[in-house]
Amino acid sequence: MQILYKSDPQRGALWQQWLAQHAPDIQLHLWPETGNPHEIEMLIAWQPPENMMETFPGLKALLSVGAGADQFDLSALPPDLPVVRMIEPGLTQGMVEYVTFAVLGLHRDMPRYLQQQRDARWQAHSVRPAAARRVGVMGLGELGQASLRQLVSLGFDCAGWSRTPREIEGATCFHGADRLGAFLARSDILVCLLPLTAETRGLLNHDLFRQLPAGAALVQAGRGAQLHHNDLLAALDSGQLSAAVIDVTDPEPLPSTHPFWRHPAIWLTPHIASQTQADSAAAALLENLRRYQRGEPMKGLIDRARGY
Ligand code: NDP
Ligand code: OXD
Repeated sequence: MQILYKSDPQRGALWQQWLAQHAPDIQLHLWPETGNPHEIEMLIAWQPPENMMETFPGLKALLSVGAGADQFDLSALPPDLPVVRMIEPGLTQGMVEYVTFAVLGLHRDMPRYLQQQRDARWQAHSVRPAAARRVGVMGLGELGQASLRQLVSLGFDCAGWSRTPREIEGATCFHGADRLGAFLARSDILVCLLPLTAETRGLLNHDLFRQLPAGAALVQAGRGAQLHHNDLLAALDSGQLSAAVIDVTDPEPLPSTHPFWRHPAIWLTPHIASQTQADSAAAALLENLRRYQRGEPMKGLIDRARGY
């Protein structure tokens, strides 16, 4: 089988070597080298090349190198072309670490203590136990579930919110737009791990923030276009929110004059919450290619109607 990779060249070279060793029947071409374009069955990319279907008429699936597929213009792709996102343990573990870091940092008041350090002020505030901190995770997919389980194990009072019903031991699960308000009302720290869809675009806005307990904090590791920047700034200024850890923005990067860079209550990271890990992802990729070869559905298939 001939497949084409178009993304970070270092990871590509590693995958090429790994596949040559573990699956010599699969040949990975590294863009811009494509071999015979008519023989390419799979394209693995963050951004596909222009005229993809004309150039690779035998394409059977488009695979994202990341956990999201919202970077693809799905409406421009043939409706029957399977689109597959990345599910691999290294990416999941990275997100668990980031969410845990952010929730613990907020729980232990670190934005306030960092400001106090800058002001050379030695002042203790009362320490709240994890069991008295209500954490809510929006999105209970691969990343949300794993993150929530970790937070449960740390003793937080946890809840999750998804589109359809989910069950996670130790956490209260809510689903659907009707239950969003009840979920928000018990989220002292709100973590967003939602995919970007028509329904989640702009969801983190004034209307949502006002439904959180006063002084709540936000962790945004979903997608930039879900967050309304001015509404976040207004919520921080009014005290409705106390702090925010933001990993994704729209646009990325933010212009150097953007207030998020210097806001004392915002921790901003450059879309590093998690990344596909070349070694663990190579095995996950091969497993998916084998599924395809056996005629089984690949893991991470995007439901084009739902948008994720
Ligand atoms: P999944 O597709 O596995 O899970 C998505 C979850 O979101 C599901 O639980 C789904 O509900 C829920 N959901 C989707 N739409 C709605 C809605 N309208 N209302 C309520 N819940 C909804 O995705 P992953 O967990 O793998 O990834 C989540 C996102 O994390 C990615 O799409 C990407 O945006 C982001 N990400 C960010 C990274 C970073 O570095 N910042 C790295 C990797 C991913 P249901 O369970 O009912 O289907
Ligand atoms: C991803 C990402 O989707 O990096 O993997 O955000």
